[in-house]
Amino acid sequence: MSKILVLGSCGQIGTELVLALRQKFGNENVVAADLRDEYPDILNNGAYVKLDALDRPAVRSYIIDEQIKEVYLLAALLSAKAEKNPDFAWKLNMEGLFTILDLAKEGHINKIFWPSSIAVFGPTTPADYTPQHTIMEPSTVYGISKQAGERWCEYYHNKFGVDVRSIRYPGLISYKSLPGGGTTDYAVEIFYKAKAEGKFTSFLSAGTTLPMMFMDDAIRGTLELMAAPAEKIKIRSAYNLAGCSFTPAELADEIQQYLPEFEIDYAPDFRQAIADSWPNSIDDSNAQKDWGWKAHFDTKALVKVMLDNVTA
Ligand code: NAD
Ligand code: AKB
Repeated sequence: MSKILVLGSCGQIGTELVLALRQKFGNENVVAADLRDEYPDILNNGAYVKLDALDRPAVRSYIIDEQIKEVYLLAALLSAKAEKNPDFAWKLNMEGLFTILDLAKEGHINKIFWPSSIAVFGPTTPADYTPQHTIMEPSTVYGISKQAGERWCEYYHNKFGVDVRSIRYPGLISYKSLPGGGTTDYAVEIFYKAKAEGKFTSFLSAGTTLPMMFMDDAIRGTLELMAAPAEKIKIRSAYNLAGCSFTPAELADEIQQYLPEFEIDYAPDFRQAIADSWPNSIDDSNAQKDWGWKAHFDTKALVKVMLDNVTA
């Protein structure tokens, strides 16, 4: 079994992805890496290494010396944080990717997963049932970095045969680790506030529809994409993937089915403009056709599992 590295492993996706990869491939074969000194307790079933995705020589030596053959590169600044720090967001979101793509080009790595986002779409993109191939004029630094990343992934595949695979994740909803500074984070915070305080102030307006997905679906989709035979992966930029879509008001209604006293109000901030530039829903028929993708969690199922697991 060749070794797998998850770089950016202590965040919302990484924590659950490391656990899922260890369950599938064995604890000893999956190394969690992150910038942080401390890692979450739930990752203590396997190796952890402190590694800065921007330290190209360190990342290269680790991957070559340890004979890592598969890399999941998750280190990035998400949409809201990136708007506050555009220069650094561009640097982090692009330079780490080149380090990994180059290692694959040189033959050190066999396979890469690098996540894209619905942020690659922009205000001129058709917002409903957004197609795989469509107008893409992102208006956020995060979206621009993800779109550029997609182009580079496809380029390295076409020019150098690099086996890189990617998904345009929607907003991810989870209870094992907290989100890290995105526009869709409200849809996780709402559950904690509902349980703890019985009320929540949304930073997006009542009617803002966004594509979302429960984390179990996202992790399963990622493992399925990575396990698919290379010839089935027809898209080397990133696949559209859909879970469900809802507004803050619809999410609150669903929570009120379980917590009738729950109250929501609205105080949109700078994240509203980001959300307004993103799609309402996603057409993922290419992922369905190419490698058999199918979401399992709709809004109702997601709300139930979140309320069952989030503690005040
Ligand atoms: P997160 O912010 O929760 O986690 C990112 C992790 O990367 C953190 O643990 C952080 O410490 C680490 N990190 C930051 N800089 C680093 C560096 N220089 N070196 C090593 N580690 C570093 O993010 P996430 O939600 O887990 O997202 C992971 C990836 O998935 C990102 O590329 C993000 O753009 C993408 N994505 C996430 C979502 C979502 O809803 N969570 C949706 C679409 C795409
Ligand atoms: C964000 O809101 O920035 C992320 C994403 C959809 O990429 N959750």
